[in-house]
Amino acid sequence: MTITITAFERSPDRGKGLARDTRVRWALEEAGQPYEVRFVSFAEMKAPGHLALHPFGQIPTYEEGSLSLFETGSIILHLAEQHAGLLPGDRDARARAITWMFAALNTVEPPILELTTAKIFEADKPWSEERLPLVKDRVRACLDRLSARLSAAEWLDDAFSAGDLLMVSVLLRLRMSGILDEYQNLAAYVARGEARPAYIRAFAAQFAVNAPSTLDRHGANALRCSQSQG
Ligand code: GTB
Repeated sequence: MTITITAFERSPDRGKGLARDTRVRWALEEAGQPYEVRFVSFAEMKAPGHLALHPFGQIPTYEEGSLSLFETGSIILHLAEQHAGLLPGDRDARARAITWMFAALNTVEPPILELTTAKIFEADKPWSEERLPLVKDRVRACLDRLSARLSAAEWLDDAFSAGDLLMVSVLLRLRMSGILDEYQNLAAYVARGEARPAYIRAFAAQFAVNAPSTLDRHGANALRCSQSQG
């Protein structure tokens, strides 16, 4: 059955792979599943057709026959349950890998999103300069723990899993801030994720659509970035 996901018609990150369709593309590549992409504009995302698939008017969505899903965590868990390569077979190891998926999305990503919000949307506020160090320290408090747990291991729980896929995807968003490089083992962990052939294919696929040269060909006015970066 054909799998179709949605992605930004023009990603505001110009192909850096930070929009959440990259995580889903990566999971699909790890699972060896071909997929199609339907590109949506910001107007289309808020129109009834897309809202029927995604109640919050966002990307990515996932369609497979009569099934339609939203939320990257749910989409990746669905893929991991249907195909080999993303979750271990052993019951306990599988439950631990799923726990890391939740940890990535519920514990590690929120302070990182807060940092993005502080830097992009609050930079002009009079209190921004005072608040930013507090937000950064909340990210560091979380990474201190994650770094200690990962220690010198290759992946979070023995073999690579969907837990690592989501954790690497979440940590990637920190690169520009410089905070990731404060943690040698986490920076190396992210680099290991990015070096996986499945990630390279996923990144290349979104880059082909969103790279500045591609945008130039289509007219670069789509780069206006007033929308949510969440
Ligand atoms: N919890 C949902 C999930 O995990 O699927 C969140 C989905 C979400 O935030 N989608 C964003 C979206 O559709 C795109 S990924 N935003 C448009 C809107 O809300 O109107 C977030 C994102 C966007 C842009 C960048 N960037 O340019 O760097 C990075 C990440």
